Amino acid sequence: MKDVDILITAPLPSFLREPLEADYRCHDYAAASDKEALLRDVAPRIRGLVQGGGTVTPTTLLDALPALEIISVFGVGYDGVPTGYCRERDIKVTNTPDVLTDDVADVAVALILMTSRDFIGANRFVREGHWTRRSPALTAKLSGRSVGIVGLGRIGKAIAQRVEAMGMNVAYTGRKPQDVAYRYVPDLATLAGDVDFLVIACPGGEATRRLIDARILAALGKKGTLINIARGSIIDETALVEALANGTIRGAGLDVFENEPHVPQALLAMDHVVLLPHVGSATRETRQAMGDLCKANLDAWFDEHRTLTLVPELG
Ligand code: 8YV
Repeated sequence: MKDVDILITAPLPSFLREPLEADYRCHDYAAASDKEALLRDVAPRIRGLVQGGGTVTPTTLLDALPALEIISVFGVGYDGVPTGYCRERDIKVTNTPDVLTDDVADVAVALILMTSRDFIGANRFVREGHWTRRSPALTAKLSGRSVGIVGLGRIGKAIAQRVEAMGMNVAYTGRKPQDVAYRYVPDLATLAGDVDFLVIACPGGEATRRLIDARILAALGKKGTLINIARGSIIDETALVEALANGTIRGAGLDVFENEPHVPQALLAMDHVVLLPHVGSATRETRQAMGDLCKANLDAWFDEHRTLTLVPELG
C-alpha cells in the first residue's frame, strides 16, 4: 500500500476499484452521502483523483484539494476536467486513449448499419412472426454512400477505415487537413451538405459545444443521417429533436446524450432514431484495458520512475 490518498469521484467497476484499493487509501466521493463531511475529513491529504470520462469536475472541488497532484480519467474524453485550471496549478491530467478506439469505431459502424438496414425492425419482424405471412420491407444500400467525419482523430480514423472497407466514400472536417487519402472539407456545413452520414467523432468541451445546430442539420438535410459516438454536448439536442420531428434530416444514431442517462422523451417514440446507452467502449476487454491504464497512469506518477503520458493540453 502506497502512502497516498485518492479521491474517487465516479462509480468505478470492481476491476479498477479493487486494484486501486489494494495500492492506495481510496475515498469514495461518488458514493458518499455526506460529501462535505468526507471532504472535511480527507481533502487536505488527497494527492490523486480518479474520475470517469463523463464526470464533470468543478474547480470548486479542486479548490478544496490543495495537495492534488494528478487526475487520472477512466476514459478517453476529459472534457469534464478544467484543463486550464489544472495547468495553472500544475495538476497532471491523464486519460485512456488508444485502448478503446476500435470498440468505439465499431459502434459508429453499427449505428450506420442500424439506421440504414433497420436490423432492429428486422429482428422484431422475425420474433413477432410476421415473416411467415409477408416479406420484410426493403432498406437502403450502404456501399457507394458517403460518410463525413467530424474530427479525424484516432477514433475518426478507425471509423474511416471501417466504412471505407464497406465501400463507402469518406470525407472529413477538422481544424486542419491531414496526410490521409480522404477528402478534406474545411467547412462543417459544406461537409454536412455533401454527405449521407455525418459522424461526430471530435472531443467534447467548450470548443465543440452545440457545434451541430439547426443550421448544420438543415445542411445535412433529408438525405442525411446524424451519428454521434462522441459527446452529447456537441449536438443541440432541442434542434435535433425538431429536425427529426419535422423530417429535416433522415434519421439519427446516437450513443451519447447531453444529460445522460436521460434521453429526450421525444426521441423515445421515433422509429427513425437508434438509441444506445453510451456503450462505445463497453466491452469487458476494453473496459479492463481502460481500468489497467487508468491505474498505471497513477502508479507512473506516484512511483516516480515511469513515463507519464499527459493529455495533449498538458503534455
Ligand atoms: C466511458 C467515454 O463510458 O472514454 C470515454 O470518454 O465516454 C466512455 O468510454 C467512460 O469514460 C467510462 O467512465
